[in-house]
Amino acid sequence: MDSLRMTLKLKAQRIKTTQPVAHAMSGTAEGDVAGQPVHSPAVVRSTDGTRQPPSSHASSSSMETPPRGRNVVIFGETGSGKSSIINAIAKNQLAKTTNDADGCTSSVQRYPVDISGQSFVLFDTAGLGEGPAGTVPDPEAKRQLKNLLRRLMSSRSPSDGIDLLVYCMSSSRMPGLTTIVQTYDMFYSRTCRKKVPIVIVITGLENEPNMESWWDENKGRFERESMHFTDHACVTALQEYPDIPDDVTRRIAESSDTLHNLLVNNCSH
Ligand SMILES: Nc1nc2c(ncn2[C@@H]2O[C@H](COP(=O)(O)OP(=O)(O)OP(=O)(O)O)[C@@H](O)[C@H]2O)c(=O)[nH]1
Ligand SMILES: [Mg+2]
Repeated sequence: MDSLRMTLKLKAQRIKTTQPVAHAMSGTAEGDVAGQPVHSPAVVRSTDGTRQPPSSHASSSSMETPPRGRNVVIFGETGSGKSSIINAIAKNQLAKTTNDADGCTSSVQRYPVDISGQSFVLFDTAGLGEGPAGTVPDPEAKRQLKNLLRRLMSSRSPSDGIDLLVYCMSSSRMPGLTTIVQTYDMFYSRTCRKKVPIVIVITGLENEPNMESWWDENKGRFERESMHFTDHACVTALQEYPDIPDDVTRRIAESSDTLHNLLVNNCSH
């Protein structure tokens, strides 16, 4: 009886001493990421490993890192800046972009990236809304996107699942509201059955003194149509070019940080 009491006491002590330690580690790592100042250089490393996170991050995050990268599916109209926001997140030209009238990304592309020691897999997709003569006509782009979402949702593979949907729109080439509602319903409400978080990214805001004001002025249009987003990011995904004005350079850096925070704060897992 005494030995049983002793065993129980030891077990209770083990629970008391291990649980708070695990929580403390998790809290510290999450706080570091979420609390980054807007211009702090978030550590991003593409799979080629060109940039390494600092060793202090690496040791705490190695205990934090989930068993697989978080899957982020980026979708939206052709030319809305989907591939460009992947490059802005990676701070590297991973995805091909173009300013041609015809679409650029013709099939699903997968880009593993690390943000502050956390692994993400970004899925770039063919743009929606192209005509029959486009690179990927609209019905084919929709078919590809549905197949990707269904495959990720239904697979039992530990590397699958969807952690975040990102609906990308260009502020200068916004589709009509009816098209936006149809796209939201088709992929988020029906294909994903609203089971995953969805966020909206608005690109093309490099000339706005306050990029965030776009959302303040336009969010009512989405709410009136019962489109709900877990979060939003108002950004520029413009690539730097020679003689770029300082304020645009600043907004590009700010956008990269905004996008990092959007992913880190909103992925389910
Ligand atoms: N000015 C400005 N141009 C942008 C921005 N984001 C993207 N672009 C430009 O818009 C064009 C299309 O960008 P992409 O990233 O290729 O667009 P996409 O959505 O991937 O297009 P598809 O692959 O055809 O679906 C390119 O010329 C980009 O440089 C932005 O924030 N501001
Ligand atoms: Mg693209």
